[in-house]
Amino acid sequence: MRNLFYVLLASFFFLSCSAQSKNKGSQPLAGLKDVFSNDFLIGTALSAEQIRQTNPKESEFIRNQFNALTAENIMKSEIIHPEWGRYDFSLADQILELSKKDNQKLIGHTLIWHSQLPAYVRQLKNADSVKMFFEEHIHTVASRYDGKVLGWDVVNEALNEDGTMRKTIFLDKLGPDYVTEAFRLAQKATPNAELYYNDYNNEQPKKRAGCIEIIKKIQAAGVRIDGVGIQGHWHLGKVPFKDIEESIEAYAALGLKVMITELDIEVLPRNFSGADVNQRVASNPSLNPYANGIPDSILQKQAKDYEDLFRLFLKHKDKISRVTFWGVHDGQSWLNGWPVRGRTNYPLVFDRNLQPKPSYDAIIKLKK
Ligand code: 9MR
Repeated sequence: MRNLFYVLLASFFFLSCSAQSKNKGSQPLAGLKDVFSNDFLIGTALSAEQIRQTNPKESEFIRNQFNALTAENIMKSEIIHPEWGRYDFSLADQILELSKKDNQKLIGHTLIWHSQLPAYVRQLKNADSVKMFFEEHIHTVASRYDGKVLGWDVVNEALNEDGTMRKTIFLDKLGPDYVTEAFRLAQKATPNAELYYNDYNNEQPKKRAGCIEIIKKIQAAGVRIDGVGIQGHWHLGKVPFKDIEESIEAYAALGLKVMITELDIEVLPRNFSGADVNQRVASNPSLNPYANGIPDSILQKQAKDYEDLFRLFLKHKDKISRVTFWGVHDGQSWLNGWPVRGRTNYPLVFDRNLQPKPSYDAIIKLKK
C-alpha cells in the first residue's frame, strides 16, 4: 500500500514537472530588445542570407530579439563598390527595407576599412587615384543612406595594438590625416547620421590612448565625431573588465557615445586576442574540442562573463547607446571559421537552434 502511495506520488510529481516544462517551452521568449529597452539598443549582425530572409523562423526571431541591425559584410566596399565607379546597393537596400519594416535602427558598416577592399583598390599605385576612390566612395555611399541609417562606422580598425596608426593603403597614400578627412567627408555626405570610429582591443590601454588621440585630432579640426565603437571580441575567462570600464569612462569624457559593436565571447583555444582577420592558425583537432557538443561547465562560465559584462554595461547605461552581438546565433558566428577554419564555436547567447543559452538567462536575470 505504502509502495503504491509512493508510485502515485512520483507519477504526480513527474506529470506536473513535465507539464511545467512544456508550459515553459511554449512561453514566448523575452526579447532582449524589450528587456533592455530603457537602457540601450540591442543589435545583431546579419549575414546576406539573413538579409534575404530565406528562413522565416529565423527572420521572426531576429525581429523579436533585436532593435538594431548591422550588415556583417554586405555594406563593405568589396561588395557595395565592386568595380571602379560601379556600385551594387541591392543587399544594402534590402537590409534598409528590412530594418524599416521591423522598426529597427540600421548601422552602416563600414565606409573606410583596409580589409575587404575591392581588388582594384588594392592595386592602386598612385596617391591621386586612392584619394579619388576615398572621396567618391564616402560621398556616394554615405549620401545614399542619409537620413536612413542611424549611424556609420566611418573608419574601422585604423590602429595597431600599440596605439600607432596601422600601415594601410590609406595611411600610405593619404597620410595620417586620412581618418579626420574621412569624417569630414562623411559629415558633408550624411549630415543626419551619427559618425563613429570603430576598432577591436581599443579598450586596452595603449590602443585606447591611440584611439583617444585620433578622436581629439578629429575634434580639434572642428569635424564631427559622435561615437566610438568598442567591438568586444572577447575570450572566455579573459574579459578585460577593468580596461573596458576605464575606456567607457574615457571615451564618454570626450563627449562621445560609447557602443559595444561586435560582441562575442569565444570559448575555443587561441593564443592571441583581437580580431585581425589576417591572422590565421593551421587546423588541428586539439583546437576544436567541442565539435560534438559543449560541456555545461563551459556554458556556465560563459554565462558568468556575459552577466558581469552586462552588469557593467548597465552601470554605465548613461554612456552606452548600443550593444550589438556579432551574429544572431552560434552557428552563424565568424568564429567558426577564424582564426582556425572549420571549428565549432559557441560565442553568442543563442545556440544553433535559436534556443537561449545560460548566457541569455544570466543577462535577462539582471533586469528581474
Ligand atoms: O564577420 C565578418 C566575416 O564574415 C568576414 O569574413 C570578415 C572578413 O573580413 O569580417 C567579419 O567581420 C569583421 C568586422 O567587419 C570588423 N571587425 C572584425 C569582424 C570579425 O572579423
